[in-house]
Amino acid sequence: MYTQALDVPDSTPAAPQAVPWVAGPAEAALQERFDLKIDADQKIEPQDWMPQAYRRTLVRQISQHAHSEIIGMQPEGNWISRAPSLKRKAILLAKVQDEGGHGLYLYSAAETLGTSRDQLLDGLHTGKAKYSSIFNYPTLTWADVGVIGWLVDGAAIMNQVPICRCSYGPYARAMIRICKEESFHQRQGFESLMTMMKGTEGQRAMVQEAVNRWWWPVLAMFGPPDADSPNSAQGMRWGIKRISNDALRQKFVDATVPQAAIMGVTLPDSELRWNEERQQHDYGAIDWDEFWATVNGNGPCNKERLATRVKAHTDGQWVRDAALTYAAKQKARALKEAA
Ligand code: BYC
Repeated sequence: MYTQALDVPDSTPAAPQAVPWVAGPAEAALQERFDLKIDADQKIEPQDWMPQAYRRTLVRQISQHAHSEIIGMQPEGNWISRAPSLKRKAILLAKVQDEGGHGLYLYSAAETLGTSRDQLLDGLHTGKAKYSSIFNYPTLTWADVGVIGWLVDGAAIMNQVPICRCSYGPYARAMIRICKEESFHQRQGFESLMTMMKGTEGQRAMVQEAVNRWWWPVLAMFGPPDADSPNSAQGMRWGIKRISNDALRQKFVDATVPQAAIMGVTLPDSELRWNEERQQHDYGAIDWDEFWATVNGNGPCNKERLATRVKAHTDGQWVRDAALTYAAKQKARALKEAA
């Protein structure tokens, strides 16, 4: 049983792997069947045999993705009580709730690979597991909320639409719904910023200042350059990753430049220009030292984000305990009635 239900104790051991590890000659045949499926672009399902490294890679990526979704609730959640109108508050509440839902689908997808929810959360809470660098930046003004929708969710969609075609069935299927919701998030961010750009001089300045702070971290969000991306080649071979980090980053820049022009904001890059020959935009150098410092726990808000998450988990213990007690009582009552 997967451990997403509230009435499953925290101490539930890792679910057994659907198909045990097989060593020796039988393994070669299984590996061959797996490779043929990948080559034929067929889906791998939880009950199918898969190489351990494929399983490990998926658990790593899907759990990091899930962690990003739930940590990503914090920078925006920070503004729910300060949203400028009832309409904006309702939209923001729904969006933050959606991110929590994305985390749940993704944890469930990771659990189909035989890793328990407890193990996944433990990796996050002890700082062993990664989550997206972008959520370690602060949300200083209301415009940041719009910019997260427009640029962060925009980058997320660019990265995540290809994952709808990932070779692992549960991950691919979870991504379909997530991408639909992310599209709404991106549109609401753009609309919120457009409204501010039609407002006062102060509102326009607030949007521009937020765009200046978020642009470069958003570009870094796609991951290191292809030449420095240790997981890319194997991820592509397995059909987990369909488009490389640099190619997605380029697509994002090309899609965003015209949107910025419509909005009337300047993207903070003096080297950003159309390259006629490449039929793509050139852009300036990303600060990879800042990216790695952030990924490795030393970004502006890493410690705060993790501490908030651990506190929420600890504070929620009574809810899990109450759910377990209630489930046990119901079970006992059902047994008594059946007797
Ligand atoms: N931040 O070899 P690479 C969202 C790590 S949720 C931190 O290229 P790979 C949203 C990478 O993990 C956004 N770490 O790796 C939510 C690897 O380290 P490990 C999250 C990063 O896996 C709420 C190392 O760098 N999206 O959008 O081939 C509200 C080398 O990288 C980052 C996903 O998780 C980063 N930015 O490619 C709003 C999508 N980039 O694990 C919005 C799913 C790289 O070897 N994930 N690293 O120790 C992916 O598509 C891929 O895992 C990545 C990295 C493109 C992120």
